Amino acid sequence: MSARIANPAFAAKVMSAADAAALIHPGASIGFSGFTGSGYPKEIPGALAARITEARSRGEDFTIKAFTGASTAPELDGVLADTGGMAFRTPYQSDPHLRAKINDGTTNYCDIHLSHLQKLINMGFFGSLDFAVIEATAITEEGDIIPSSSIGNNRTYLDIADKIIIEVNSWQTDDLYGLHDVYYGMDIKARREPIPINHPGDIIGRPTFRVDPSKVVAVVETNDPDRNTPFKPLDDDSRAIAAHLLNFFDMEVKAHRMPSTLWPLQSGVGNIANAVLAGLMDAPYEHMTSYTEVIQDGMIELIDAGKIDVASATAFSLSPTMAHHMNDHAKEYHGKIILRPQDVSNHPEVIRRQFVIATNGMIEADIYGNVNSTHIMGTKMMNGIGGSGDFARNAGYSIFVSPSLAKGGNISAIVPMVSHVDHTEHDVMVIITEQGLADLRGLAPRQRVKLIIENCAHPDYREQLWDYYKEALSVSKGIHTPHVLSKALSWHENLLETGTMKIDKAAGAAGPA
Ligand code: 0RQ
Repeated sequence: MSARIANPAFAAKVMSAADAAALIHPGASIGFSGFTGSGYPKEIPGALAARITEARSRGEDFTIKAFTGASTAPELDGVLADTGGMAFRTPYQSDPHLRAKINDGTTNYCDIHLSHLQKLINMGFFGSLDFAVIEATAITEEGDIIPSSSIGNNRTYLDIADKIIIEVNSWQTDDLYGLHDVYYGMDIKARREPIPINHPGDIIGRPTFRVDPSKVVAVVETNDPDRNTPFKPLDDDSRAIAAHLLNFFDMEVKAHRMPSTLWPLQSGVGNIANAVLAGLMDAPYEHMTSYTEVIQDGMIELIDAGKIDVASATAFSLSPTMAHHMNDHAKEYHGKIILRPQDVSNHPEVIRRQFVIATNGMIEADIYGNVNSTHIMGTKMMNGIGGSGDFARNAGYSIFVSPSLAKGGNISAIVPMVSHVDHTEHDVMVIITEQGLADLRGLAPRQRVKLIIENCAHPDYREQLWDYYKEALSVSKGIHTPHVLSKALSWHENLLETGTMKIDKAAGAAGPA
C-alpha cells in the first residue's frame, strides 16, 4: 500500500487512469478539482478525452458536462475541449482551446461569480452531479482527503457527487497538510450563521475533506506537476500601473482612510497583479495581509520578506520555480498561508467585513466607469468573470487596471460605451492605466468623464473621446449619462471593419489615422 494512501478501503480501489475513466458514462456531469492551474486531476481527463474521441469517431454521441473551481490546464480543459464533447462548462476558464469551443457554440459556458457556484449547485440548478474527480495530496488512515495545491469547489463536489474518483498526486508535497481550512458551515438548507472570519488568518474549519467511502469508485496514483506558467518579465506599462496604485495607497494612508498595514489585499491573476505585488516589496508598508483567491509568486516573496504576515486564498498559482520552492518549504508557510473553499475565500460577507482592497484586470472601461472584464467586442468570451465580481462589488476599495491600449494601439481600453458590462459604474471606484489614475468615488457620471479621459485614456484617443462626449451632450435626451446611442458602439464596429478604433477625421470615417 502506497504511503500516500493510508486507508485500506481506498487502497483496494487503486486502478489505472484508463480504467477509472472507463467508469464515466456518456452524458455524465463531472465536478473536477482545479483552480488557476493548480490541483487539477492530471491523468483521468486525458484518459476520458481519449475515450470520448474514440466514441465520437465511431459516430456515438459522447458528451460530458464539466464543473471545476476555476481555470485548470491544457491537460483538463484543453484535452476535453478538443474532443468536441464538452457540452457544458462552468465557472471561470482561460484555456485557448476551450475558449474556441465556447465561441464557436460547441460548449455552453455558464460564467458565474465563483462564490455563487456552491449555492447554485446545491440548489439543483445544474442537475445532479454524477462524479467528483478530485486531486489529493494523500488519504489519511481514517479515510479523509488531504487537499493538494487548490481547494476551489472540491468540498461541494465531494459532498454531492454520486461517485468519487480520487487522484493521489505524490508530486504535491505532503507538507501541504495543515495549510488548508475546509469550512463545512455552508449548508444551504440550514439557517445561515455568520462566517466567523474577521481576519485573513482565522481558522474556522478542518484540514481535510470528509468523504463517504461508499461513494469512492476509484483511486488513481499520479506523480505530475501543476501547469505552472512562468510570469512574463515586468514591462513598462505594468510598472507604471503599479506605481500609480502605490501612490494611491500612500494618499489613502495619509488621509487616514487606510492603516499603514493597508487593508487585506486581493489581486487578480496575471502579470499586472504580479507587478503590483512586486512594487509592494519596496513600499513602506509592513504587517500587510491578503484575503484573495490565488497566491502568486509576488505574494510568497512578500511573505518571505516579512512584509505580509498572512495570506488567505483558495489556490496557489505559481511559476515553476516558485512551485518547486513551495514543494521544498511548504511547512514554513503553515500559519502564513491558508487555502479555503472558494465560497469562503470569495464570500461577499467576509470581503465586506474586512474592507478588502480589490485590484483586478479589465478588458475595457467606458467614460462613465462601467467595466468589461470578459467579452472581446461584446460577443467573444475571453476568460470569464472569475472572482472579480465577488470582490469588486463587496470590497472596501474596488480598483480596475489595464494598459490603455491593446493590439499595437488599434484598440483603446477606454471607450464611449463598454461592449459588455461585468462591473457596473456602481461597483467601480478607481480605474488605473499606465497613463494615470481616476478616482471615481463620490462622483456623478458626467463628473467622471474628464478624469477617465484625461487620466486614463491614451493620448491617441483622448480627442476622439472628447468629440464623442461633446456630441452626446448636445444630442442626448437624458443628460444624466449622455450617449449618442447610434455611435456608442461605433468604435467596436470600426475595429471589426477596418482593424482599428482610430477614426480618420479627414475621411469622416473609421480607418487608420
Ligand atoms: O491578448 O494575449 O492575445 O495579446 O487580452 O490582456 O493586457 O495581457 O491583461 O492578462 O491581465 O488579462 C481582463 C482578460 C486581462 C483578465 C483580463 C487582450 C490583450 C491580450 C490579455 P494577447 P492583458 P491580463 C481573479 C480575478 C477577469 C477575471 C478576473 C481576466 C489579452 O484580467 O480574465 O479578474 N479578468 N479574475 O491584447 C481586445 C481589448 C483588449 C484586448 C486586452 N479591449 N480588446 N483585446 N485585450 N484588452 C482570478 C480568478 O478569478 C480566478
